Amino acid sequence: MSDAPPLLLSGEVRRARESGAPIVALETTILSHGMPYPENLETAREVERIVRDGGAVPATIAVLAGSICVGLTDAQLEHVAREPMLKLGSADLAYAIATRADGATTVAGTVRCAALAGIDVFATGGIGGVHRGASDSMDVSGDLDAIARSPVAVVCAGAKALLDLPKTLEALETRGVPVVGFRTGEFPAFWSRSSGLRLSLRLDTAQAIAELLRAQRALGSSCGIVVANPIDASDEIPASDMERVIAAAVREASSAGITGKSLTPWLLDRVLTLTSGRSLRANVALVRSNARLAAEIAVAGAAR
Ligand code: PSU
Ligand code: MN
Repeated sequence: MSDAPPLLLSGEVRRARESGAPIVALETTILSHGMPYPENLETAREVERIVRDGGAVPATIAVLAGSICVGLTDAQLEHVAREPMLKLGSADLAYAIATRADGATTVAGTVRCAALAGIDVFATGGIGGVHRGASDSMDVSGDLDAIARSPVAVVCAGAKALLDLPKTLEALETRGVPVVGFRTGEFPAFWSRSSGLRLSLRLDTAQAIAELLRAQRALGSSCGIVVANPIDASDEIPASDMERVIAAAVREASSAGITGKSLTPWLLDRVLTLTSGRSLRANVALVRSNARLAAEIAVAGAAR
């Protein structure tokens, strides 16, 4: 026996699906676990506005009372931004549904839900990846496997520089996930434009990325693609500044014994404090930029 997934599309998202209009999926863990209130709510609203201004329909995704909600009302957005709730990766979705819980979806949770809803473009901040020290802790974000199994273009500013970026790229390659630099031949480092890591794939227009997504599908592949869009130069924090902060935060997390699901939110919060809020401003700016590009890709994909 197989039940249909408890998908609840908003009226706007449903109509867009029916007419083939462009849609951009958005995640909620970044709001619920990645940014403080009220900046998280302001960012969520602004990102939705950017997607609309770009000519696409925003589909912010969360699990509410056990239903996968695709497209949230403003009241639902506020609920997610204010109330503590579960952090839902791939491993947690069924649990949240079965227990009728509320939860914010990570990149992993969101790409799975977007794929169920037939949405193939998704904007976020940075994907999870292989954590520093992973050779001991084995902490590798479920984002990587989920992207490899969901036919969705993930528009991000690379992976959080808190991670081991060379190993993250290797892990994506192993899983067969194309990582394409948008107007860059380098893997961006989230708060910084530069990581020193070369990418072999580069595309310079949203149209070209829409074509890549189409070609990936034509291969019969259900694997996603990572679109690495560097933060704007005017918003970036130079990698040399970030590296000291990150090293300190990672050291502190290790002595405080922080592991598992709470590690990424803990590190983000620590980096925010250590940079006196500068990291949050950069984080908001790069999410905005990713939303803009994702809308362009969705529009280009829908135009065909
Ligand atoms: N990027 C951010 N803030 C975040 C995250 C990414 O700027 O909060 C979240 C994303 O939802 C990502 C998750 O999927 O962190 C990864 O968590 P983990 O390392 O536990 O898999
Ligand atoms: Mn983890």
